[in-house]
Amino acid sequence: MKDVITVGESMILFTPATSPMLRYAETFSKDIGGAESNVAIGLARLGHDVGWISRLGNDEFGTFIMNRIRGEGVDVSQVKRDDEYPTGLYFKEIRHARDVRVQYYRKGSAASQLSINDIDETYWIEAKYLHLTGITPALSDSAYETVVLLMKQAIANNVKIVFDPNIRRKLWPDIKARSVLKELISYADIVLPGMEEATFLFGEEDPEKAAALFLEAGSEQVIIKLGERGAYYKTANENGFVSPYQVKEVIDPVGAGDGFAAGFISGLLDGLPTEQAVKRANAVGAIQTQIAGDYQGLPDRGELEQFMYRQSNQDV
Ligand code: KDG
Repeated sequence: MKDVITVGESMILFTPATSPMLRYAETFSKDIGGAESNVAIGLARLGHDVGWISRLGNDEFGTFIMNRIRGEGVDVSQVKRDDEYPTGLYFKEIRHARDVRVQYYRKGSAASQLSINDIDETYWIEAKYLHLTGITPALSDSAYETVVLLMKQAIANNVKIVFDPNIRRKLWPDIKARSVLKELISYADIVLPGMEEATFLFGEEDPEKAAALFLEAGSEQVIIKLGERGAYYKTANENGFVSPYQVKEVIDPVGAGDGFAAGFISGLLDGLPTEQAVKRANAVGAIQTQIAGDYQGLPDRGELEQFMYRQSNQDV
């Protein structure tokens, strides 16, 4: 029985090695990116049993992604290879830690062909958690239908759904994003939005008021990521702010939200109370920002414990 199943697209990530601006860059480093596989890698590094479901092109890039994610200890046995559609690509310009721009080449990718035929319920239905993001339904109608099917299967089988809205405005129009994401939030048990995403969805800038709106929309629990202010969690019975971990400098903010999700789910799997699980989420998110790359900074147990210990002793 798997602890967690994640489903979504992973792409080849090219990062300029010289000038951060794509128009001037002459050489690039090649790695991978993908919110759901980042979470899967984060959980695997923390010792949990995770599977990642997706589609990749039957091409060299697809093989590279498959090997990389498998090498991180994630089960990729359900990943389908596509002879017709290629692996998606993505470029990341880090102009400054607060100005990161992405350029996608993922339209018509293998993962955009994800459909309900790719899901074998018997593989995942005994998992404890299903992790999904708002990126997948933006990829295509069939990917959206797959997300809805997964959520319905999870509800029918008491698998807890963790949903990160991960709003990617380059992928779909705002109006559609808002209505689809609200529908998916109504199926989810736990929702992990950033404050800006909460405002985008509900027009509310105050975390406490916004959190109440997520519960009204149908989720059981919401944790709003507040960046340098930490996080705010709310269920019907409990709520509170959890202070952030300090880092001297953010090297690359991409993947911090995925680290947060991995840390939170890991805390739940270890039976931590909500506040402690959010603390772990804050720590994993903070650590991820310390290394360039979408998942590279995600810590193993030893690093996580050391970071949390040092911070609680004010030794940043
Ligand atoms: O959450 C980090 C992701 O943004 C990144 O790894 C790539 O999945 C990705 C996306 O769609 O931007």
